[in-house]
Amino acid sequence: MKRITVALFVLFLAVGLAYAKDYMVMKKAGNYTVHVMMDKNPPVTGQNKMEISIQDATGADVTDAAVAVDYSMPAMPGMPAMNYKAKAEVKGSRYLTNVDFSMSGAWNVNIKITRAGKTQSVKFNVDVS
Ligand SMILES: [Cu+2]
Repeated sequence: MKRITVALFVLFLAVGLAYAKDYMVMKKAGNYTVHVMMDKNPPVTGQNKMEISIQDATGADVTDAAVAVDYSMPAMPGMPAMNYKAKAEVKGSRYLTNVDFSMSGAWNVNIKITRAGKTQSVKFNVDVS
């Protein structure tokens, strides 16, 4: 009996830790490796903090890019398409911004990285709770 209780407790702890982890997406954009983190996992309706880090082909942090986040939800019954933009500001080796999801459901996120006149994109979907 005691052993089962301990096992359950350990399981709960493991599940709790898994859920407590930040939301993270890693993708390639041209020669860049891009990590995107959000402070809520799953992301929530309303404000979410987003952190973006970009590494070049040598693994060095890229801090001189212009980074913009477009996020949108396609039209659905009773709701026109929604499109928002956020500009990310560089702080240290990361780009920070807030994204404000106005409703729950599937959102498309497009991160645009412009450097030396060239733009690369990272696209992914987020399930907002
Ligand atoms: Cu909607």
